[in-house]
Amino acid sequence: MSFETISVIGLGYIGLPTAAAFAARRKKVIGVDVNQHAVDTINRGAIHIVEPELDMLVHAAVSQGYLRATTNPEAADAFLIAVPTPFSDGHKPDLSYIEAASRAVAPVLKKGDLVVLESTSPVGATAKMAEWMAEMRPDLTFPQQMGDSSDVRVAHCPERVLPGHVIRELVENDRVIGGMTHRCSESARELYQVFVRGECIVTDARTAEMCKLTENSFRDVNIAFANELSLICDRLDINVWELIKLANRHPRVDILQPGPGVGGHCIAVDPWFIVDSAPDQARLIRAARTVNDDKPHWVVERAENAAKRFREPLIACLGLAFKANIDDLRESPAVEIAKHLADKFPGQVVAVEPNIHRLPDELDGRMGLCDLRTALAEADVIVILVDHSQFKQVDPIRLQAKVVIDTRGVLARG
Ligand code: SAJ
Repeated sequence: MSFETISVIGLGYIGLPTAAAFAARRKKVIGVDVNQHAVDTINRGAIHIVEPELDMLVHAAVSQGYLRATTNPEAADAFLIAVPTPFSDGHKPDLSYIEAASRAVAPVLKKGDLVVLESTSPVGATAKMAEWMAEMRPDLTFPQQMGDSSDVRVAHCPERVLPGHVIRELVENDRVIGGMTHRCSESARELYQVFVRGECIVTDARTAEMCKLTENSFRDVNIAFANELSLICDRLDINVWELIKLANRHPRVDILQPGPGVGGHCIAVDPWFIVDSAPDQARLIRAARTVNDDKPHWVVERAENAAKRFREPLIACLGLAFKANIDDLRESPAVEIAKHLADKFPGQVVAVEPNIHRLPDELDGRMGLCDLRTALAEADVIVILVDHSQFKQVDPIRLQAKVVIDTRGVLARG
């Protein structure tokens, strides 16, 4: 089967780069999103998110006529669903975006089409998606009804790209492809081979779903180990950064870095999907989440104690993004910490975030956004929350008279 027209549903951090990657291989791509602003921006050849090199790719794809965005699904040979899968209260996965997307696509499906779920999903979500589509289209057959001879093929192929490096990783990373049947897997493999240079490895849908959750849980558990070590070292008066550097000289030890907590919309979310589906077994995974979620409170406590040494302290939070050198503030522990400090010390907190121009609504009015030089000159307490490259270049002499809480080891690691 050859895929002439490919539709990507959800034009966010994953969907848009994926749409652009197919378009760069001269496939006709129809991007679909419920956000009219995103659709209009893309159709102008511009982008509504920040990701290095993506703007050039989208601009070329749109101007050469390979990529077009719309709010309504249209007929295509393959559909990729890349919509958010947040959790609701109680850390339960919320599949409502997947349900809405699959119900929106169902009316335009035809015999021979392939539907791939890319969104990170709890085990069983791909089968649920196939059920929703089957419910809407009794005239077509789906893999759960007809196996390999179904009219529509359905697979899961989780995205695995690292924000900030999406364009390279999209092409180079291996892909895990889990079809609902063997034929579904083969068809999805053919689709991804259009632009993926990494290996496309075939498995079943449930294993592919679990594989993605496992990858992010692995990282979460390992970051929790580093964060727990940082608390232990603080108690024992040991420099955790030096300790980790030394321990990592062992050929089979590779400890990650402690920080102010775990942010972003993936690692802090996905492990809960495993906990939700196997609560009695997922003890370590749950504990890791708790360790990482508790870390911002520990940082706030330390900053408060430091501030108490001054009569009218000015506190500068260096960095708000969820990790270095990006502008993404989603689920950022730095934002949480800055907010708590601003509530405790109204009018006495400033934030330095070189990658944004205005504070997000939740911080606006609570604190000022200021440049690094002013913060370093005026603040009494400096809380380093993100290891942005600008912060790594600060001369330690400028910090000598201050109380510094370095949650990222920027000073220790150089
Ligand atoms: N962090 C630490 N210490 C570390 C590494 C990370 O505190 O040693 C923190 C970061 O500062 C950040 C959070 O963890 O707050 C997550 O950052 P990250 O760089 O580990 O990961 P993400 O969320 O940007 O992207 C992850 C990636 N998954 C893995 O590396 C296993 C990416 O490949 C996935 O595609 C992405 O999640 C996703 O979309 O699921």
